[in-house]
Amino acid sequence: MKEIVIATKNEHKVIEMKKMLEPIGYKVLTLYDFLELPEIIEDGETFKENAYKKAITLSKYLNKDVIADDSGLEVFALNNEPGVYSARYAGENVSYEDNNKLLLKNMENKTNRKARFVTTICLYRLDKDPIYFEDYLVGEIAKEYKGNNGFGYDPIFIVENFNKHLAEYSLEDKNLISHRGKCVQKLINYLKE
Ligand code: ITT
Repeated sequence: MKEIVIATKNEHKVIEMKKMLEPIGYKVLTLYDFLELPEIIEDGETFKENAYKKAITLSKYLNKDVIADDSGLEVFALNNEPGVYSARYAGENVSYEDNNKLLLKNMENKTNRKARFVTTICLYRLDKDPIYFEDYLVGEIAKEYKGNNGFGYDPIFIVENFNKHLAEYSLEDKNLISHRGKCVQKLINYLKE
């Protein structure tokens, strides 16, 4: 069985990505499977830079093929913020709730509430050039919270054309439409070729 490491400790991502990679014959390892890892500071200015940095650092350290993703939320009325700062929008070591609160506050007077989730994946295989995949989920920032599923900004993100908050989707349904789900699907199509 082919082994691949997904470069994340985010349990939600682990579940989402395993569910898609295992059926096509991959043994999926995560950062929880290794005792020692190099520290990687995600200080890139783009999702692509961060994904590449995570992937190359871990692949060289572990001597394994690695998939690294970087994702975030871009809000048009806020000059595409929080963007690469999505995890720490309200500061270091903050909760999803802290970030959501700050975002709703910053959106108080905005009429254009358009936003999109972005995922960039870097597939870094030993002795091969890195390959990138990117996808989006377009929608709007809500004015109130709804739904108990998912994570991060899901409760305040309304999916375009469906008028439903992302946190109201089951994991399976989210994977079908989400930035990361579609991006992993592109990666899988590539790996299947
Ligand atoms: P790793 O870097 O360990 O993978 P992370 O939680 O930092 O985990 P990202 O850098 O990819 O994940 O994402 C940054 C933030 O963007 C994340 O903390 C969420 O707040 C937000 N985000 C990303 N994907 C999301 C999703 O599907 N739904 C809601 N929020 C999401």
